[in-house]
Amino acid sequence: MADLKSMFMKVYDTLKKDLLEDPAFEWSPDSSQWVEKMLDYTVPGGKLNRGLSVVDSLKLLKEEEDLTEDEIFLSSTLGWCIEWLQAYFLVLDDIMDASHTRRGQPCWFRLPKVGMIAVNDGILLRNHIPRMLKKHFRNKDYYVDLLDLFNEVEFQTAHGQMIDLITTLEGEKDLSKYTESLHRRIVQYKTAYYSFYLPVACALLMAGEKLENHIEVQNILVEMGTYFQVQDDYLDCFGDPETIGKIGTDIEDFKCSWLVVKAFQLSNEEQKKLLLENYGKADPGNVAKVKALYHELNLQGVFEEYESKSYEKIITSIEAHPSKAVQAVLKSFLGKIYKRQK
Ligand code: DMA
Ligand code: MG
Ligand code: MG
Ligand code: MG
Repeated sequence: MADLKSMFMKVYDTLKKDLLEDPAFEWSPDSSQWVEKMLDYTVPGGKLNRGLSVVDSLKLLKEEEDLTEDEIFLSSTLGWCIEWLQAYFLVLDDIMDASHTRRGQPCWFRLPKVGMIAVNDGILLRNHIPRMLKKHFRNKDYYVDLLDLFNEVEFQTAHGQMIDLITTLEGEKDLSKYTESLHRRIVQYKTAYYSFYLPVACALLMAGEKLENHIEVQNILVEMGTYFQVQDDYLDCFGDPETIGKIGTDIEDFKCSWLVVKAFQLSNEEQKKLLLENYGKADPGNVAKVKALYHELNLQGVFEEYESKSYEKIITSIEAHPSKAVQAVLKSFLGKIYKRQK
């Protein structure tokens, strides 16, 4: 594992070097320094679960056969394309969510020299992806499918972000609009496709599969991604900021979080009133009242119950899949996130 990670980091250095020498731009020392610093700050500092999963998944799909050097490099490159996509979404997400920290350091846009230049940096990150794909995959017969996959998933994610953001306008008027089905719709689009379906879909394409034959795999991964985002919502309030590397802002931002959906379901009239009066306010006093209500309603217990039910359900659907290799891919992914603290 340590080995895999250091190999993966070497691929990052190679990809970065190529991008910084892209002949389509006349580089100056200032511009290459800016992009290099921006990449090092925003791309490699996460858990790398999504990126490494492409390599892991390809290994499991090829069963007995060892991956060739070339397959390791190419699957790592696709893994990094996903990490780049994630960096692009997170740089912009932190601006829109008014967040303070990410991966244990200030959000990129919070650096005094960066500020709103971060918007264009997000656009650069996004532009790097097709350049990496072109350099390393244009001769592959799955190149068009790969481009199409990244385009589709980016489209889904951006629309998920859109509903995550515009939903708060409705919620502020009427908290009862925050239903479980609305929450599900948001998290499916903003998180599940890019975080879960995309890595496995990349591995399937490399293994010579056609994605239209794997709709059930997609359904299971969307279910897993939904569970993952419920964990994210839970950790936003109950996680340790030191461990998760970010300070929660969902209460302040009036987000349609799994916690507020559950809280509203379980509240009596008086508790609903308290929620309405305090949710979505920046003042720490208001936030503390919301958190106290979450404790009073035992949302930690409700979450634990959700977590084990959801796990059981996902395992059952995985075990119904006809291919043992696909089962192994899905179980490995689930194992990485079950009961995670970060
Ligand atoms: C983020 O949802 C989704 C994307 C596409 C970045 P979020 O705002 O809950 O994420 P985080 O808690 O990491 O800011
Ligand atoms: Mg956010
Ligand atoms: Mg967000
Ligand atoms: Mg969150």
